[in-house]
Amino acid sequence: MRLPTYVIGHMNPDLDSIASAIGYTWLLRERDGADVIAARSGVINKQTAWVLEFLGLEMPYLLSDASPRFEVVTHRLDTALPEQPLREAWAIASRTGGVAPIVNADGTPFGMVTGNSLFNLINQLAGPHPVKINTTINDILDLPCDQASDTTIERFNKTARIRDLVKKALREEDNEFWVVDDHGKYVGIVRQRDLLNPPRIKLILVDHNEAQQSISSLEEAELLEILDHHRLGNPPTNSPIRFMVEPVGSTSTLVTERTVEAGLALPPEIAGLLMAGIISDTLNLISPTTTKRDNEAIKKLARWAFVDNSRLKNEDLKSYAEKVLSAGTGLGSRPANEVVTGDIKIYKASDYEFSISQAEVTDLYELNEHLVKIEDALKQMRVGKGLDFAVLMVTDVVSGSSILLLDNPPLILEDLPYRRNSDGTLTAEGLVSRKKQLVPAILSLLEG
Ligand SMILES: [Mn+2]
Repeated sequence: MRLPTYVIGHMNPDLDSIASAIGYTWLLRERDGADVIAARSGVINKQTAWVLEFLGLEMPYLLSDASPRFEVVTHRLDTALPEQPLREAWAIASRTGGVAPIVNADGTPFGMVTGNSLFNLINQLAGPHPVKINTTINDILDLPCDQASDTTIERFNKTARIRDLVKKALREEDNEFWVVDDHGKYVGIVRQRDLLNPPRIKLILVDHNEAQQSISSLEEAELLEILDHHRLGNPPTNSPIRFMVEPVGSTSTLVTERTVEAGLALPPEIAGLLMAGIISDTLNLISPTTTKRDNEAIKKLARWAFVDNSRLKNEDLKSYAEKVLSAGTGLGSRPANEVVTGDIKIYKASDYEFSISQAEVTDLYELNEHLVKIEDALKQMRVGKGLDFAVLMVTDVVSGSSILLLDNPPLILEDLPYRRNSDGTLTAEGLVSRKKQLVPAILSLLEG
């Protein structure tokens, strides 16, 4: 069975994850004619929503779990109505390998005509002594389908995970089962043997390589490729894959470079999206993660994006970057739990499991007003997720500094090289990058 490949970023997707998934999908289709779909593993954040809306682009497909579903092994077989003569079902069964789904006019399953159900019908007509039968085959084929249908067959929802139900299906005596949609309407049938070894969902991961940050049931998927710019922590694979992790400011930069290498030009809106991905990840090229390559990429994207027939025709890099950055900021405009979970990453080091979240503001004074609420939300989140400690990094995208909130930090983190404030927070001048500055500082203390 033919399955598409999904290009997908990390959980709690940020703008770079969404932008690089959409951008790389475009490139793989355009350059290779690949059957790929841009996907996301979670709710998009406020900044991403604003950029997609501004550019008139669609949200990627929500893929929340990589475990194969019934729909991937469903056979969409032709059907007959219960009142139609059995010869209709016979014609279908002769083409499908011995099964004809009988479906009501409203689309709900009625029963299946199978070898077994036909045997039962003839058995009823002839009894145990076939010598006495007066009926011809033609007479039988004139009977309505409902008389020859097995109506006791199990139904499975097309979005149910095969893994969860395969044992139940194997205990049944039937070889075929119904696959129905959320309204209980016929989608197709699935055969027992299809469930034993379902095809794996194919994935290309962008903007992450750690299983912990990836879609759930990643181990059940077939990993084809990784395109990323984070520290390594990738799961082992069964066969060799394309793997590219480079220390640049954003995955959107890598997608841009691939497009240039292919001799292609991105459509203005997708170029604008990748530009926003770079702006967001590098805080418009001021973060220490920024490289020369990010600068080059943004120049190239600007040439593709700021053209007459695009939604960006009235923008330049400065005006667009201001809009993108301010769309992602603000503490007051969203609930405190969203501030601490909107951009969260979970890490494991030594014996600790902890989270580092990041929220962006245009003025750090904004934090004072919401501090208590946000501290509560941080604690609740930590307890809810069963973490040892939690860190929130509130970053001023204008001045390029952060304030850190720590919930239940281990003693060793008192050695973090930042200024302690009277309210218990830490002020970290020049700290804007979780990945390049804060994560290494915390890991080096924990791992001593
Ligand atoms: Mn990124």
